[in-house]
Amino acid sequence: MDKENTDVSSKPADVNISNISVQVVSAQGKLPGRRAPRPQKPIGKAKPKKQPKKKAPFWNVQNKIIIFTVFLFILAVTAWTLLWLYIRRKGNIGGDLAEIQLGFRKLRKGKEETAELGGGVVVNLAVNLVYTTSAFSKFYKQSVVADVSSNNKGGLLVHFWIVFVMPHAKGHIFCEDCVAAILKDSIQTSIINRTSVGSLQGLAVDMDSVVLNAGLRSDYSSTIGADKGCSQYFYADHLSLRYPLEISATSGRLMCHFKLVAVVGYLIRLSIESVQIEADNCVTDSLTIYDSLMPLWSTVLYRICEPTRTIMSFVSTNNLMLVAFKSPQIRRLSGIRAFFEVIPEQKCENTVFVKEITGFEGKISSPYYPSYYPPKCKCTWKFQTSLSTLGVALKFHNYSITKKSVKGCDHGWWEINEQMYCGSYMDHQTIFRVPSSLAHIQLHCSSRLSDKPLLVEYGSYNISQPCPVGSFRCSSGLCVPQTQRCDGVNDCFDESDELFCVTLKPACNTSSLRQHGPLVCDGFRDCEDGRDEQNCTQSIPCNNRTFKCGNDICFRKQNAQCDGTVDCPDGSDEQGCSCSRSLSTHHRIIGGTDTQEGGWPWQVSLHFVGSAYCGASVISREWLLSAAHCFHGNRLSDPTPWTAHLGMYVQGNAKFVSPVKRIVVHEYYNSQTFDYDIALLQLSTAWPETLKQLIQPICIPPAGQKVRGGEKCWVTGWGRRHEADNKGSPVLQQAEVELIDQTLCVSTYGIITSRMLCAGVMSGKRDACRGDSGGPLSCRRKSDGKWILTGIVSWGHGCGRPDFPGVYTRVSNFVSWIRKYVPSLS
Ligand code: 4AZ
Repeated sequence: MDKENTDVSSKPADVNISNISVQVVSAQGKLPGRRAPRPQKPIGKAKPKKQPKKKAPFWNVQNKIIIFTVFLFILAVTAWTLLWLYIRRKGNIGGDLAEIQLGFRKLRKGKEETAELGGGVVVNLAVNLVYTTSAFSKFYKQSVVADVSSNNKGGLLVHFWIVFVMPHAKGHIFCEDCVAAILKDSIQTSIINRTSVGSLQGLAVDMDSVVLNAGLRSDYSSTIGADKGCSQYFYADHLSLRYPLEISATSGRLMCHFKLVAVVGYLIRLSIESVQIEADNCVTDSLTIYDSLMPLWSTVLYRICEPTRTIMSFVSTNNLMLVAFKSPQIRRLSGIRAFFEVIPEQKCENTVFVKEITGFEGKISSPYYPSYYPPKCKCTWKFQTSLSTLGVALKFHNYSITKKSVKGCDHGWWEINEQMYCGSYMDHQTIFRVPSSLAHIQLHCSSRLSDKPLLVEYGSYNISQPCPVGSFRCSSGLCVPQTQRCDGVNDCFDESDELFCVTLKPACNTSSLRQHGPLVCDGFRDCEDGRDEQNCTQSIPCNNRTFKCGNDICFRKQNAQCDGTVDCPDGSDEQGCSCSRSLSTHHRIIGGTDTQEGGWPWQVSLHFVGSAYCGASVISREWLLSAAHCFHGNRLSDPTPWTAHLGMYVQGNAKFVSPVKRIVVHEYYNSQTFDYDIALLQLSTAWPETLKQLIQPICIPPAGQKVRGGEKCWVTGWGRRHEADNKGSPVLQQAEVELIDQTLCVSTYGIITSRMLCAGVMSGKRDACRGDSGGPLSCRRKSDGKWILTGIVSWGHGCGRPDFPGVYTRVSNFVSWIRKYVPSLS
């Protein structure tokens, strides 16, 4: 809050608003169309009546000092939003008219309590003048001040809606960028001053703060108070208080906007305890946290699209936050339980002296840890070890950093001694070593939204010997004892300790089950811990009195499968009992590329805005499994434009088509490396039982199932038949490929994580290609004839190139993740 006085300008417009004091909120009800804040019970406290007056320099030509600063917030609208608005208009608004609402906000200094009212009115007049004399004058309806507040930069923020009424039947092209350009063009900037301060009808405007987004009619109604929903206004100035924020309903609808304003100079931390909503990727239900008082998409801090009971907290970058809760058709319980606090801004700069001992001795974290860190942060740490022989070791928790490529970073970029790295989340620890006694480290928050909190342990290490004698250095940087290498246990968390191993036959660690059996790969589990059957390179058939478990162990019971009792240690005998056990394989095994109709009944074609884009596999009546990279990006992650085509042979002739209700992309998906390239899709309509001859789910492999190099599997899809083709195949194609030993694949590609597996033929003749992504790599289990979804088409170096096999997502690593969303599979 700026408490400085300003002098009166000679310009009439300035005179009108010169006596402005910076009140966080006041007189809402008096502004046109503006909603009066509801009185709050225990939350916050009454807005301060008067602010102490201080003198401030005023704008005049002579001293060129800015008298007041005005931030105009105008939101640019993407083509997609535009398209969406038009679709929505057609659906929701009868007759010829439709509305687009745009918001802007404005900041300025002043001295009197009437400031915001005055500022709002003057801005209103200025905006009116701009648009009534513009090319859009015939569509322009009005500008409506939604809020006026002070911000931490010491100015006054005026939040606006600019309402346009469009006759959509005439097919007018309404260009949001043009709306923004009109306003920006009307703000005069001083070339002499070379500052970002411009002038609009005599108002000083901070050009850097001009943002414009398209808004929704529902947001417009709720934020200006036209919709008598559950919107509330909270002012908080007690640093040690927790202000509760709770709302719930079991029927009807909830469309709430909670405007949170903290005392100037402080930030807001919102902690979410639980959210009850319908999970559909925020298409209907959502909780959106904005870094402003207006629902501007460019200021979104975070969106929650599914119910959660995990505590998470988010921090604003200024003293304002808007929490929008939407649940328009409540069927069960909908609501949120949360609280917010006023917190001081944190500095994120540290110099750390690392002691002589080698090991980890302290922790650093992302700003506002354990809250999600805000999108506009920058942290600096300077590390210094006590000896030139000691480097700085950083142990990242559930995170790793890799050299930055030409692409941008999705989850923070790091500058370490002038080298750039991208960060990504994962499910295990990694160690990064800086081979220097001095490490200058900067974290730049590169995510568009707030990102998960980061915790990093630091310490020193011996530069000439990063891992102690007798230990093995994992790809993740961790050190594990040499004795744990090639023991069949994933000690490194990234399985790098299990690569490049010759088949060892260790003695049983625990007791032996067979009294006199040799401890070799013979298909029999001799050791209680099963280590005698790990790392076998040949598939051993079980005999007719035994059953082969998922990890290729023969269990001594012929009818172990689907008998209601878990016999195999990995539970594989009771898994996938309702998935495809198609035994008619002749039409798949024979060569050629065209499949037979109905040959791959789990194969799905995913269409984006009507065109085939990716593949997927049916795993239940309403769930499909596909690749995360198919849904990467704003437009692709929205389920609305996607349809799933099931029981299809020739493109476009599906037996069943359903819109996609929900897309669940793996939280650790890394768009740089394609690690965790897996996504679940929920159909809007489950496929009917009557189509079960043509549509069948494929079985999910047992968790952690090991596969063998040389095993034959099939890849299918409507993707391109040659790398140089520019369109996919009209008929579903199949190709038989061999699973490739992980060690060999790592030596070909380098970065093959334990979430990936390779398949192809070394000649390169058979492979997947563009358009096949997300589709199945299906392997038939010999023991029971069931088809197992061993892989998901993910990436590769070109298509069908010799020595470059296709890379697939290793589904057996995601069984518990899949079951979390599809419990019916268990
Ligand atoms: C793709 O672009 C793609 N050869 C899929 C698979 C492979 C290469 C590219 C593997 O969707």
